[in-house]
Amino acid sequence: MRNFTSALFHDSQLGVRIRFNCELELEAVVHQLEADPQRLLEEFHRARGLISRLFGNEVENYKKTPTPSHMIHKEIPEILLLSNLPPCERPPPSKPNPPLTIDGKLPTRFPHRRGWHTDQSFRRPPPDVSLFYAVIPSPLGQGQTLFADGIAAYRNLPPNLRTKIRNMDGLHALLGTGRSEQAVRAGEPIQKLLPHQESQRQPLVRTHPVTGENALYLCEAGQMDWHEGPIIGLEPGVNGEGARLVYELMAHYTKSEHTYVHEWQKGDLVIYDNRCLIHAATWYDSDKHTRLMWRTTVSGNPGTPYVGETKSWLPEDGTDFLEGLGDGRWESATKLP
Ligand SMILES: O=C(O)CCC(=O)C(=O)O
Ligand SMILES: [Fe+2]
Repeated sequence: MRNFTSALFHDSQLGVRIRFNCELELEAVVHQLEADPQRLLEEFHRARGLISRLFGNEVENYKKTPTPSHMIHKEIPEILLLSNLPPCERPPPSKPNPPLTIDGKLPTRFPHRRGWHTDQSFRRPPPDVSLFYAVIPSPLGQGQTLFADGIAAYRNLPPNLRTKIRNMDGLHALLGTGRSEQAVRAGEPIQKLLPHQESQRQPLVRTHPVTGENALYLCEAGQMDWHEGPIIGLEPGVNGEGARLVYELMAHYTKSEHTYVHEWQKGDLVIYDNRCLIHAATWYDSDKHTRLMWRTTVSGNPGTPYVGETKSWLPEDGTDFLEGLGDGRWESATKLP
């Protein structure tokens, strides 16, 4: 019984070793755990933050990146809070219209379902992997996360479309910079951006740096720049040729054969690779239910197009990341007609 605790929490990056101030007899350990259960929980949660390190050499510390402080875990700055609970108080995405498909199913396909994105695509280099953990899930049937497979979607494109987009770039925008489809459609004035807030180009087809597979890489709504883009070299604007291509690609990307619906249960951890998929949140009844999710984001292996680049999204001179931007940028992604 001497190693009771390390058997429970292997001393590796997957877990944590907890030391007890007593002779390591099982009864004494159990007694200590019962006397101080909070400590065990805290250590366990800390270990969850550490798991992220397995998936890349840089786990984002949200205190050092453009993230509103009310969305950052108080003790563990690598954890982003997504919740309707304070201090985060993030509203869920709106219900699709109509709320169900004709055959009574959850709508998943664009443009019926909106909000499809890959995380932080306004950054060059963009991140690799996100880890998403359900602390308090909303009830089954609500607050799902939808995923679409970019590798299958690319493979299943009609060959002429695959050839057409092979060397094209999309223009990705930071939320809240007035470049979203919604803002441009509404004719909102185009704000002047600081260099680190500017939209960034990303290949429409990304080659995975580990597997060598090609995947579609684009977003919609708030994460593309619908003023100068969304596709470099094509007619810009919400009614331009670039917009038509995004609509066509997104409708294809999110076909049911490419998508997976994750119904969350407490304690689920979903690890997703932003380099080769997109995802979207669904509505839940936030008046009746609480939902608390934790996210970590890992980067470090974006692939050859980004070799040698410095981080586009960090101001060089210590300027406030969010200067000049409204606070609503995290909420605006899925608010579309
Ligand atoms: O809330 C969700 O289901 C998805 C949230 C999301 O897109 C993210 O954290 O990147
Ligand atoms: Fe996301």
